[in-house]
Amino acid sequence: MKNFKKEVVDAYTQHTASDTLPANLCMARSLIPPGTGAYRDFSSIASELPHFISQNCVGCMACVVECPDTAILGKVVEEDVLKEALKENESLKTEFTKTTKYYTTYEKRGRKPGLFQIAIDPTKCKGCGECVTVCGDHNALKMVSKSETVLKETGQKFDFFKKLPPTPKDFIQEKILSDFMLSPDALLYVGGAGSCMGCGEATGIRMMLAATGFVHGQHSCGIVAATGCNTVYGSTYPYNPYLVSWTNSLFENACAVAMGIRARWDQQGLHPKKLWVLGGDGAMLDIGFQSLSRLLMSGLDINILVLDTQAYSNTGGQASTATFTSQNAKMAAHGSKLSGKSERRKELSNIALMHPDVYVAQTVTSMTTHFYQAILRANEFPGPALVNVYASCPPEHGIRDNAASEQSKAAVTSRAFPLLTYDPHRGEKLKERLSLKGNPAATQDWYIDPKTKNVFDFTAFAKTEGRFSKQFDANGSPSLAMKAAQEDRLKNWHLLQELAGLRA
Ligand SMILES: Cc1ncc(C[n+]2csc(CCOP(=O)(O)OP(=O)(O)O)c2C)c(N)n1
Ligand code: SF4
Ligand code: SF4
Ligand code: SF4
Repeated sequence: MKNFKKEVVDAYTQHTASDTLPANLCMARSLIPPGTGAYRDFSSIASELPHFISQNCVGCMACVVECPDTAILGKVVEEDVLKEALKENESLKTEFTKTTKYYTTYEKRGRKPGLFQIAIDPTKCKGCGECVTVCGDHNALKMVSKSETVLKETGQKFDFFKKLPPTPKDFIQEKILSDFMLSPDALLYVGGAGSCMGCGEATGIRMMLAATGFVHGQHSCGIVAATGCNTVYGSTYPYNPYLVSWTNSLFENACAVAMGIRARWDQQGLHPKKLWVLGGDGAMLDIGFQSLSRLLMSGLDINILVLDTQAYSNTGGQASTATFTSQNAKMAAHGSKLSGKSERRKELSNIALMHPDVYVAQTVTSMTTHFYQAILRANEFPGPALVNVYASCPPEHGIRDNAASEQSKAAVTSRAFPLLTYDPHRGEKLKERLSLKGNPAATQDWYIDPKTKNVFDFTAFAKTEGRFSKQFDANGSPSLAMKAAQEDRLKNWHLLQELAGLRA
C-alpha cells in the first residue's frame, strides 16, 4: 500500500476507520509498515507529564534508557550550532545545560564541548513517572499536571529538539553504554505501542534494539515474536513501534520459525544479520519450551530475549512455571484452601546453560551495563544465546506505574532474580563459565543494608509487591507459604553459588 499513513493510519487516528475503510491489502495479509507507532498520539491518556529542570541534569541518560515508550530523548549540541538554532526561539536557551560529562570534560581536553538537552514527546508519554524515579536525587525531572499550555510548550520544545542535528559522534563513546540512545541508529523502537504505563517488558525490548542497532547498524536485525503482551502492544493495527523487520507466528513455535528464517538468511548470505526471538515466560518456559530447547541444540546463530513477568500477563495473569511460590496468580489464586502458587519456580537460565555451547544471561534493565553487556555478547556469540530479563509488570505484580526499574533492582538484591552470565568460551569448568558478578554480597546468603543492618531477603522484597500481600498478617508476619517461597529462593541462590564456585 503506497500511502499507508494517509489511507489507513489517519482513519484510525480520527476514529473513522471501521465506518469508512474498505478491507485493505495490508490488513488482509497481516502486514504493518515499519514505525507507524510514531503517528500515535497518547497525549490525552494521562493527567501528568514530566518537566525537565535543566540546571540539575548531569546527562546520565537513565531517563532515556528506562522510559518504556521512547517518550523522552537526549541530545548533545555544539555551542555554535545551538546559537544559530536559537535565533528562532531564544526562550528555549534554558533547556540546555553545561554538564561535566559533555561540556567541562571536553573543554578540559581541548575538544569542542556540547550542551545537553532532554526533551519529552507529549504524544508518546503515558505519564508513568518512571523517568522521574530513575532520575532520583538529581531532581532534574518532575511530574507536572497537564494543561493546554503545558502540552503546547512541551510539544514546542520537542519540535525544536527534533530540528537540531543528531548528537555528533564525538560525544557518543562506545564505552559508555548508557549513551547508546544518543545515536539515531539505536532508536529502533519508536514508541506508540499499546503497552500499559510503566511496562518493564517494553524497556527490555527497546534496550535490546538499542545495543544491537548501535553496534551493528540500523538494518542489522530482525525479530520473531511469540504471542504475548509484546505481540499485542507491538502490532495493534495499524500501529507498530519497530523500525526492524518483525514477525509473529504462534505462542508455541516462535523458536521453530526463527530456525527457518535463520536457515534461509544463511542461504542468502545474510549470516551477519542478527535474529532475535522475543517471548514471555509463558511462551518460553511453558508452551514453547520444547521449541526453545530444540533451537538451543541447533547451534544456529539466534538470540532469544525472554521477558519474564512471572505470569501470563497478556491474558490476565495466569500462573506460569516462572511464577514465584506463594504468588497470587490466576489458576493459582490465594483462597481458603490454597495460598497462591504452591510449586517451586522453574529456572529457565539454569536449564538453558545445561545445553551445550549456549550463551546465557539473566539480567535486569535497571542495571544498564549488565543488561547491555549481555546483549552485546549474545550478538557476538556464534551460536544460540538466551537473555532472560526480569520484566516488571505493574498490573500483575501490584506495583506503582513508576516502579518497574526499582522493583527489578530489588528482585536482584533479594535473590528473587539473581544476575548471571554463562559463557562457554570462558573455560572448561562450569565455575569458569558462570559468573554471578553484579549481585550484592555474592558470597553471602542475603544482602544486609550496611546502614540499617536490615536483611533484604525474598520476604522483604515480597512485602513491597501487591501479588504477595495476602502472605502477611496484620503484624507483617509471613505465612507458611511465604516461608516456603523464601526457602525456594535461597535454594536456587545456593545452587548458583555452588555452580559458580562461590560455595563449597
Ligand atoms: C497455544 C496457545 N495457548 C494459549 C494462547 C492464548 N495466549 C495468548 S498470549 C498468552 C499469555 C502469554 O504469556 P507470556 O508468554 O508469559 O507473555 P506475557 O503476556 O506475559 O508477556 C496466552 C495464554 C495462545 N495464543 N496460544
Ligand atoms: S512519564 Fe513514563 S512514558 Fe513519560 S517520559 Fe517518563 S518514563 Fe516515559
Ligand atoms: S535521569 Fe535526570 S539527570 Fe539523568 S539525563 Fe535524565 S534528567 Fe538528566
Ligand atoms: S500487562 Fe504487564 S507485561 Fe503486559 S503490557 Fe501491561 S505492564 Fe506490560
